[in-house]
Order: sequence, then structure tokens, then C-alpha cells
Amino acid sequence: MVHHNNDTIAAIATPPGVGGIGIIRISGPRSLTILQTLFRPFRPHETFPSHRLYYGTVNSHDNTVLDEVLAVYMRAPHTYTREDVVELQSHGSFLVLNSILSEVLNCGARLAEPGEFTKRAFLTGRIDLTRAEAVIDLLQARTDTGVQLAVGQMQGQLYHRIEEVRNGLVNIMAVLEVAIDFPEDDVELIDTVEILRQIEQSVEIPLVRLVEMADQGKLIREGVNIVIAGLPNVGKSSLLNAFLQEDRALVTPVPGTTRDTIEEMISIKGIPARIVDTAGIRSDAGSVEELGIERARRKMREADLVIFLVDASASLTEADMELYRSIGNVKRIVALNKIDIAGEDNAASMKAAFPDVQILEISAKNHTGLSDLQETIYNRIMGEAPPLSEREACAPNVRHLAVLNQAISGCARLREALSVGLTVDLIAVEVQSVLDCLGDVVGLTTTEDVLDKIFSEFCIGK
Ligand SMILES: Nc1nc2c(ncn2[C@@H]2O[C@H](COP(=O)(O)OP(=O)(O)OP(=O)(O)O)[C@@H](O)[C@H]2O)c(=O)[nH]1
Ligand SMILES: [Mg+2]
Repeated sequence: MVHHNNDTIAAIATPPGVGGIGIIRISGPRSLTILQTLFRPFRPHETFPSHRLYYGTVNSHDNTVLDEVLAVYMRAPHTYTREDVVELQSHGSFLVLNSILSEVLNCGARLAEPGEFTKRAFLTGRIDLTRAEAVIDLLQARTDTGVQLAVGQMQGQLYHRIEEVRNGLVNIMAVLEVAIDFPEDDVELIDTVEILRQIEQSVEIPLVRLVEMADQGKLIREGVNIVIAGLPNVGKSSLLNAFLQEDRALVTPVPGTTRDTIEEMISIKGIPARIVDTAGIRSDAGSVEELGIERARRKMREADLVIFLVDASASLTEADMELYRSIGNVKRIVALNKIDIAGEDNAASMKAAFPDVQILEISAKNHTGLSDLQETIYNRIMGEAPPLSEREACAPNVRHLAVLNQAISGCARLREALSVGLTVDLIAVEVQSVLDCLGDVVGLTTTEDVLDKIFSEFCIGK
């Protein structure tokens, strides 16, 4: 892929708002000239040796001091973009940053598009596409596990796995090409059985393993919706507060305390979960509560998992059971709350009312049974997905998954072509199509629109 960008881009790289420092980032051939034009080092320098920090001021074109800054010049190619890069670290005032940025733009830089620095790192070949995508995953990660996966991918975990498979295919291709170049020596040149074995061992099996890991990737990137549902006063808000370890929702002994839904993010063993506390559902509610109840029912239907709460210190009612049945097809866990004041017999008889579902005993008030509950939630969510093994973990995203699945179907066609004895050049076509899919994952053959879509998700300055 040829890199055409000869212009110099600039942007504020730190978030808007007040901060200790703010950074303006410049990349491209004019970076050094811009630095020399705007920056007045306190200790005069003839030149700016690369990768050093300089202290001075940034002055406007009429020589007004805009701020005291630290400046760094990083000469290509050892930079984020592989181009010349300058970073100006000013005080973290948005006004100051803006005035410095407009001077930089006056000196011939143009405002960077979202993700353009990272896009350049990709286009200049410093990183492949999976690593560029990992940068955005890292910025958007909502749990420590999300961060770990993003960092792993940024270091090439996914890239290397794909490269290994690609290399296997390239070797197969080499064998086929020999056979194509010397057709008179006939079919004996290709050992069909051996090639079939290689395709299975070094292509299909590793690709299927990657696809299996995509489920985890989806969970970790997108998270899940967990809804706490139940009759009024069973302790839903208390459970939300217990998860958050703070008094987020009002808790009172009066049924009907929560009128609206309350949503907060928590981490369930590394999976980001939006946990929703709902209005207790009952039939004789007032009109405001009625609206909350409608909303609660809707949330319940949209949930990935419902925690159905019952009050284990009271007796189970038909209203509990009716609500429970209305959960429909959504995954659920039943939690018997207030176990601290419930009689053992009562709890036991309640369990009998919920066959075929996991039932836990908890006290939201005393925070007992919560780690079991989290464990159960995690297992219900992960389902068949293999557990996350820290170092090995790799999490293909939705884009990778689609292309990997194409590659796997390509392998099936390839095996078919081999076993029915198609000509070597037709077999080679199938090998090439699988190779192209893998090239797509790492960005070798990815189309311009796909690239634009990926990088537009970034923020400006990244
Ligand atoms: N003993 C005991 N009391 C609890 C427990 N959990 C909640 N409670 C009490 O039950 C009452 C109702 O708790 P909430 O958390 O407000 O119940 P809710 O389900 O959110 O109620 P609504 O918002 O009205 O639907 C409060 O007095 C809580 O202190 C528990 O585990 N044990
Ligand atoms: Mg409540």
C-alpha cells in the first residue's frame, strides 16, 4: 500500500477541558519547520537533535508569548507515524491549546482527521491493521480485562497468529506453483494427502480457535445488559447498591420506592455490565409508577440476563410467579434475597417453585452471597465460551470474525478441490482466496471504505 500523504497534520491530543498539561501533536514533513517558526527555546539551539525535550515558549506570528511549553522533536522513522513528529506540551487550558493550534495551522499544517495519526502509522507500515484497531479498543476499554486484551492485540497477538497461518498457506502455495511451472511432470508433484493435512493442521484448526475466541471479544468490547427485576420491596435497589458498593439508589421499606430505571456500569470478572435497577412491578400502582413499570418490563425483555429477585423472608405469591413467567426467553438467575431474616424452610420451599434454574441465596443488605452471584452471572453470560486465559487471550472483533469465517469456508472449498482432483491452478485459486481473507484481517488487502470506517471511530488527535 502506497502512502501518499505529504501534508503535515496537527491536532490537540489531550481531551477538552482543564488539565495539568495539554499536548499538541504534529506529524509530517513540515513538523520541524513549524517548531523552528513558533518555538523559542530558553537555551538557544541551532538545531533540534531528535528525541530530546526542549523548554521555551510558543510565540504567535506577532511574537506574543502564548505559553511556556516543553517541546519534543522526533525525527522519522522512529515515531508513532514513522513521519517527523513534534509534540508541544503546554498548560492544559483549552484556550491556550487552541491558540497554539491555530498558529501551527497558520504555519502550513492542516487539522488532523479523527484517527489520522494512527492511520498514518498503519499506512506507513509501522503497525498492521489489527494493532491499529487495538489502539481504539484500548481507548474504549471499560474493564481491566478489556485493557489487557487491547494491549495484547496492540503488541501483535492477533497479528502473529494470522501471520503464522498465512505462512503455512504461502508454503502450500509454493508447492503448487512448482507443480504449475512444471506441468509435464504431472500430478505426482503434489502430495494431496500431505496438503490436506497441512490445511487442516496449520490453517483450519488455528482459524476455528480464533473464531471461538471472538465471542469473548464481543462480550468484552460491548458488555452485557443485566436487569434486576422483581416485585416491589424485594431489595432490587439494595442489590444495585451492593454491586456498586455505594448508596446509588434510594432504599426504603416502602414498596414502590424506585419509580424509574437506574443504570450503572460494573465489571463482572472483566466483562463490562450495565446493571439496571427497575421499578418493582405490581398491578395496583399509581400512574407515575405505572410508567416505571412499563419501562421495567421493556428493560427485562431487552436484557442479556435477568436477576429475578424474591423476598425470602416473605411467602412467594402468584404475583412473583406471574412476573417470573413474563421474563420469557431471556437468560435468568433467581436470587432469594433477605436470606438473613428468612427461615430455612421458607427458602427451601421457594427453591422448589423454580425448577430448572440456578437459585442463589443472598442478602443484599449484608452483602452476603454476592461473590457467588457474580460467579454465576459470569458463567451464565460466558456460556460455552472458553474461559479467558490471561496471556493467551486473543479477541477477534466483528470485522475479523466475518473475514475469518470466509477464510474457513475457503478452506472447505480448498479441501473439496483437492479431494475431487481439480487441476493445480484451480486449487491455487482457492489457496489465494484464503490468503486474501487473511490479508484483509491484517490490512494488506483491506478496502479504502473499510479503513475509513475503522479510523473514523477514533477521536481527533489519536
Ligand atoms: N433484612 C434484609 N433487608 C433487606 C435486604 N435487602 C433489602 N432489604 C430491605 O428491604 C427494603 C426494600 O429494599 P429496596 O432495595 O428499596 O427494595 P426494592 O426492590 O428496590 O423496592 P422498590 O424500589 O420499591 O421496588 C429496605 O428496607 C431494605 O433495607 C436484605 O438482604 N436483608
Ligand atoms: Mg428500588
